Amino acid sequence: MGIIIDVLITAAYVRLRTLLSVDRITLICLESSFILPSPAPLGSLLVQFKQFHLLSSCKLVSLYFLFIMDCELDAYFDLAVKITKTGGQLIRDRIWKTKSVKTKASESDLVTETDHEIEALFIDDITKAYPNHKFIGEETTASGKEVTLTDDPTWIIDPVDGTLNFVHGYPNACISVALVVNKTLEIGIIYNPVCEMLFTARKGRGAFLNGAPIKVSKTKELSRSLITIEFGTKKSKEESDIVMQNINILRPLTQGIRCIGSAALNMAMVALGGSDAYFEYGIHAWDYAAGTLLIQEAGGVVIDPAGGPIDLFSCRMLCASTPTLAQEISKLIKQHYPTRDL
Ligand code: LIP
Repeated sequence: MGIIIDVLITAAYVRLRTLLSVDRITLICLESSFILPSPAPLGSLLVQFKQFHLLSSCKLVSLYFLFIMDCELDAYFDLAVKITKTGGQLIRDRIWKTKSVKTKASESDLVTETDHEIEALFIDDITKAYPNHKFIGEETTASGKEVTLTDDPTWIIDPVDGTLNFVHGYPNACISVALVVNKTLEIGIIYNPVCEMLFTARKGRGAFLNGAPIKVSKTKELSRSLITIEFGTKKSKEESDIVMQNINILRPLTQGIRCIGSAALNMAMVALGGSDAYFEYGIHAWDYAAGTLLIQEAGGVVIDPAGGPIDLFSCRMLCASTPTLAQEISKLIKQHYPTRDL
């Protein structure tokens, strides 16, 4: 009986969601005045939802929280897109100008003042609006901040993905930002401002390029696929050998292999149907969190390269247009297990 009520409530919710765009605020006010004495503060409700949903015997209260969550996520998304565009302007203005460049873990692992500036932009503006939100940023992590993930809304940010490209003026550089709430990916944004390509995804609402829906390709056969691979920023013999061995394994079996120098853009290409698969070892959550949601929402698959479920902190990722292709590649490639981030 409980399940039937849940199904009915969910169906009603999905139906009502279409009304939300017409008069969302009125519906929420109505809900809140019937169920709660006064509309609760929006910011705190999202993190409390899980608890309320489990405890509450009144499904209407759950429904109320779903409405609120939706509105909250809309506001987070709008703010993130706004900051992404502001940051994108910096990349566009500076890509062919001289930069101040520092190295991190290797001669290929670079950071510029633009990486720092854009990451600070996200952290400052989001904190001002939502003080309880947390961050996992590439550059703050590189400066020693520990990676931790709680149930709180957490933004996973790569301020410039493809920094080496950006430094050289090779226009495959982007901002990649994702939002995780209750350890679930809710928002994914990848923006290449030089090519003016803004990829966006919201959980359950599809994937888009500059506002138009996108879908992965239907490719199932390796022999018909275009695959991307990255060399990564680590240059140890072991890591270099794995990359070369996997290129040698896949090259004869596919139509072609590309390397574009940005993990997030590789994933955006799979979501767009421009390529069919991509995998990499040694990447981090900020490289693949946004791309994971984008591909899932575009109908594709993102898994651990050994075939299991994706883990945002294992530093390993394989994505493909179809499960068949993903599993075939997974069985063929040499595996490598870098140190986890968490
Ligand atoms: C880099 C990626 C690159 C990948 C590296 C690294 P960064 O990110 O974009 O494609 O191979 O592993 O993650 O350092 O430019 O943000």
